[in-house]
Amino acid sequence: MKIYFATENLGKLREVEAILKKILPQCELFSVHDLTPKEKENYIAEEIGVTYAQNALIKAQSLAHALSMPATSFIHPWILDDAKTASMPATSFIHPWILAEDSGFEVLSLNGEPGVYSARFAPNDKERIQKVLQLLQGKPRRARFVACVTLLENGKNPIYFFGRKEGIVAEVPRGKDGFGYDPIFIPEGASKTWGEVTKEEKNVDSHRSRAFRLAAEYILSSMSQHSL
Ligand code: ITT
Repeated sequence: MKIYFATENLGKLREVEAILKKILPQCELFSVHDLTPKEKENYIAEEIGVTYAQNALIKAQSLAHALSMPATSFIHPWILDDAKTASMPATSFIHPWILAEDSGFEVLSLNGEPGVYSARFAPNDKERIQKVLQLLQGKPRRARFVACVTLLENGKNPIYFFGRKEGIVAEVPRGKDGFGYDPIFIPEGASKTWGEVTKEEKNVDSHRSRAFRLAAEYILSSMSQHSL
């Protein structure tokens, strides 16, 4: 089963691959990095939405477009051949799934900033972290990560899955693992930042793993219904 993940962020891609493989071990995961140069030209995921859901849908639909899967006209060849569909396992004629995710880091005392603008809060991870720490001086440090995953089947009918993880902002960045704001996020009940733990430890219960597990379970149950 093919799953396309509309991301250019290699940190996310690695995390999501590990999460999906646990629930869907047979899946083959492709990302924007696997597109041909021509397909890549058509992946114009401009994140102009004001919510996570809007941006996730923009990425998913842009990938569907890049893969030439316009929602209304895409017809899979197996569907046209009765003899073949009858003898093919159901999974072979189901269209590829498209997943996209928009996520953000929300600091309570900054009115939820950087939130949906997390990736664009400053030019790079280091400056983004410094900006948060500077704005937070003398303020309460409660924060959370939010992930919104959109799933398209056959390039249409978006379904959304959310995951959240609460925690606090560390006084200084710690650790070299992870990406983005990981070095300043200490999840509730923990003492280490996400920059100090492995991807596997983070994946046990992150905003992203919560949302992607829901999406993977949905795909799994949908596949088993198709094969009934
Ligand atoms: P794609 O759009 O290509 O998936 P992106 O990095 O632009 O990659 P988003 O638009 O969803 O992704 O931006 C989310 C930003 O929020 C991300 O770049 C990080 O700065 C931050 N972020 C989200 N999840 C995070 C996590 O698990 N750890 C650290 N930072 C995270």
